[in-house]
Amino acid sequence: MRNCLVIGKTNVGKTLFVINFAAYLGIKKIRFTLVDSLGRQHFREYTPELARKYLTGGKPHHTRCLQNVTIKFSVGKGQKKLILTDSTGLKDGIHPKEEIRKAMAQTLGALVEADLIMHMVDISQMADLGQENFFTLELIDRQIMDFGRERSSYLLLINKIDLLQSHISREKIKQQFSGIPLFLVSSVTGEGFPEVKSYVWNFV
Ligand SMILES: Nc1nc2c(ncn2[C@@H]2O[C@H](COP(=O)(O)OP(=O)(O)O)[C@@H](O)[C@H]2O)c(=O)[nH]1
Ligand SMILES: [Mg+2]
Repeated sequence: MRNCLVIGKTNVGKTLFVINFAAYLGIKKIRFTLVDSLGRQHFREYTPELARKYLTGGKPHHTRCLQNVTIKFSVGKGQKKLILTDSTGLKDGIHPKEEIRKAMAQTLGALVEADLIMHMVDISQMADLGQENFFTLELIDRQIMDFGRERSSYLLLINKIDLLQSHISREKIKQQFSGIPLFLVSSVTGEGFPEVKSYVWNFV
């Protein structure tokens, strides 16, 4: 079974994406396997509503371990299975808390192991309107992208597209990242989910 890892900086919307994408693929009860940095496993089951309530939020580092959910999904008469893994957000520099440093190291381990890297960034943190190429990536994102693109199994999820200012065209964003498999998504509204589903379907 293929493992699809959702990775990126903290607060970009990874956990909300995993929950709402799982719900979009038809999961009514989301059974997470939580794997801590010592490799211990715990199980938690939530409805999508409760998962949103307890597992997502505006405070950084809400997620402090790997959270896997196994998903069976169908297209037409076919059915496929994948493991979707949510991870602790990464940040440039060294975090003062040991627990978070360990959790980030665990995310990096998962990055090396993943079959498909789903790299999520937040459009509202990227726009720098003074620049010609105005969607800028921080160092940590450039490093994830460079690592991911050396492997064939990488895609960029540009999230929070619902917050895009109306005068900025989606085409302009796509042009800037041309050559990179890229999806404009909203973990809140579900925009882009059908396209991500098709990609993942072909991958797994
Ligand atoms: N407007 C908007 N808010 C979002 C979106 N995705 C996530 N959020 C919000 O961003 C915050 C962080 O989300 P979370 O999934 O916990 O981020 P994580 O740290 O990457 O797992 C929460 O307040 C979410 O409601 C999105 O697509 N659009
Ligand atoms: Mg999270």
